[in-house]
Amino acid sequence: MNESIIDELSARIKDLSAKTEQEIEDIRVKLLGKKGEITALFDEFRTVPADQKRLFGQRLNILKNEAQQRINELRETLASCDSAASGEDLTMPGDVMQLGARHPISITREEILSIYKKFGYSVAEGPEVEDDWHVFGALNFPPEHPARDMQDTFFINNQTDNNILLRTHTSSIQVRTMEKGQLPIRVVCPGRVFRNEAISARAHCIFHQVEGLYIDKNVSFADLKQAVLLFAQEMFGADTKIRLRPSYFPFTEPSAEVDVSCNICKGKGCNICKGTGWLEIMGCGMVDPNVLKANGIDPSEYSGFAFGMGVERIAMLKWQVKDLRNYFENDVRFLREFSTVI
Ligand code: 2NL
Repeated sequence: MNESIIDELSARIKDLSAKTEQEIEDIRVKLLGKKGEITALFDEFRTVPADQKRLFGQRLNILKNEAQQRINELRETLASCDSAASGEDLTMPGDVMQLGARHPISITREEILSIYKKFGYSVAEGPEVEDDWHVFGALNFPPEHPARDMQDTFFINNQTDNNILLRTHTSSIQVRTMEKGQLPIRVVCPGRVFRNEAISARAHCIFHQVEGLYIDKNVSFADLKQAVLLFAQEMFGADTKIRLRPSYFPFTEPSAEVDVSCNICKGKGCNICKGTGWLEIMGCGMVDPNVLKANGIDPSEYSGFAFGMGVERIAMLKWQVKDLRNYFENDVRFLREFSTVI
């Protein structure tokens, strides 16, 4: 044995490189395996003269450690650069994460609610599956009203005495609020409603409403008009005008349909407002005394107003969505258009 063999092996160990696990394993076997070069030197050590044993013993141990350390280094390098070893370019920018967007219906619903919260209303929700009393009975619908017909309302089953149904408006939530007997009431009620209708660009059997109810002493139609005006200006801009057209609902008297001045053409007339300069946004009215009575409120002491709007319709006006079906199809090309809206 001579020192130059050890020096030469030590230099080779420092220069070792490997691209795969298998190459590292081959190196280990070649150096430290049963028939490896370093193992062979240890075997040869037995023949070294006694006066040189100390020197060669130390050198061989150092050499063995160097080999083991280099093999460990190669393993670590391979593990951390696995992708580099497989030819990937680590300087490439990462994949862009696809973020979702809020649905236009929920953006609109939240905007409507936040306006009314600012006005001091609280928000209430209620069940989608309701009984006849909360949807019709307590709201002054006569027994033969067409809305009570199977043609218009989804009943939970078809038995003749069945009175469990999917709510056709969120007024049922306001009925539940009145039932609690706490006055005054200032509440807005959002939710899904269900009507047995053929699906088209302008109608869907499921849609979203926000209804509101205000009951106190001395509430007048002038209060209703002012509340509607303030809402319209918050929602569609400070220069928005409103107009009220007489209408009919079983639960309000008098009743009105509310139009806002078209925010696209500023009232001049365009294809969105069909040349009229006005867009219908909600229905409203003074709560019918029969409704107050049915819910245990004395109409000689209290009066109130109520309103209801379709969230799909408000969102259509805000973003000029032409076809209601877009809201329900979940086509990402439609939904992504709202990713820049908060
Ligand atoms: C519309 C019209 C309206 C109401 C909803 C209501 C609720 C109670 C009492 C009286 Cl508890 N009225 N709600 C009143 C007038 C109109 O909605 O066109 N909705 C989309």
